[in-house]
Amino acid sequence: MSVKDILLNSEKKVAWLCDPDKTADQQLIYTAHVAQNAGADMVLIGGSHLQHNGLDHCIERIKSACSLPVVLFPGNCMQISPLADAILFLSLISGRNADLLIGQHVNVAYQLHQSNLEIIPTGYMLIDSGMPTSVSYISNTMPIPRDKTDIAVSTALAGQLLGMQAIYLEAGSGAALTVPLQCIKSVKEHTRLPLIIGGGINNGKIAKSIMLSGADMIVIGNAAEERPDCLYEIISYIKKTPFNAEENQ
Ligand code: 1GP
Repeated sequence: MSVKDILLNSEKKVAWLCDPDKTADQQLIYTAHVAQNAGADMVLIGGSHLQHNGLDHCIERIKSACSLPVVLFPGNCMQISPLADAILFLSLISGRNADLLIGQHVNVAYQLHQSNLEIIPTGYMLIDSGMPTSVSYISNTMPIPRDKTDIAVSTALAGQLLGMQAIYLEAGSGAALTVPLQCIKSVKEHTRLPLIIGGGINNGKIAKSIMLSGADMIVIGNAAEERPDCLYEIISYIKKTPFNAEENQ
C-alpha cells in the first residue's frame, strides 16, 4: 500500500517522528519495535535542524527493526535519502520565506524525479504555540496566531487549490500548547485533504481530542523519544476509540 493510500484511508493514524540527531542506535531499534507493535502507521524522519548527517544510517536501523513505511519529513533539501519509501514534500505555506515555499524544492526536484520515492506534496503550516519554536526560528517565519482560525482555513484552502495532497498543522516540536482544537475543526471542515497534526502531543487524552477535532493523523516525536512505551498508551487510546465528532463538543 502506498503512503498516500494510508493517508487517505478512513482510519485514524499515528506516526512516530524520529529525530536522527537525538536517537542512539539501541533506542532507535527499540522504539521502532514499539511503534510497530503498538500499531503505528508510519515513521517520519527529519527535523527543522539536524547537526549530524546520520539519515541513511538511521533509516537502515529503523528498517532492520520494523516494516513500517519510512517517510522523509525534511527541514531542508539536505535531508533526502533514497533509502526511505516516501517524502512529505513540504512547502511552508504559512510563511513568506520563498526558500521554504519553493527554493529548496528546486534544489532537489531533479534528484527526487529520478528517485523511487513516493512524493506527497504537503502544505506545511506553523500555528503559534505560545512561545518561539525551533521551526519558527530556523524557518525565519511567523506562525499563524492561535486565534486566527480564518487565516489558517484560508491558508489550508490555498494549499489545496495549489494541488497539495495533505495539510500538516504544526505547533512545533515539544510545544507546550498543541494546535488549537478549533483550528483543527475549522480546517477539516473547509478542506478535503488528509489532515496531519503535530507538536506537543504527549498523552492519549490530548491525542484523542485532536483526533475528535478532525485530525486524520497525529505525529508523536518528543514523547516517544523520552518514553518510547508511551506509543502503546497513545495508540491504544486512539485505536479503541469510536470516532464521532459530536463527542468532542
Ligand atoms: C514536530 O510535529 C512534530 O515537527 C512532533 O512534535 O516532538 O512535540 O511530538 P513533538
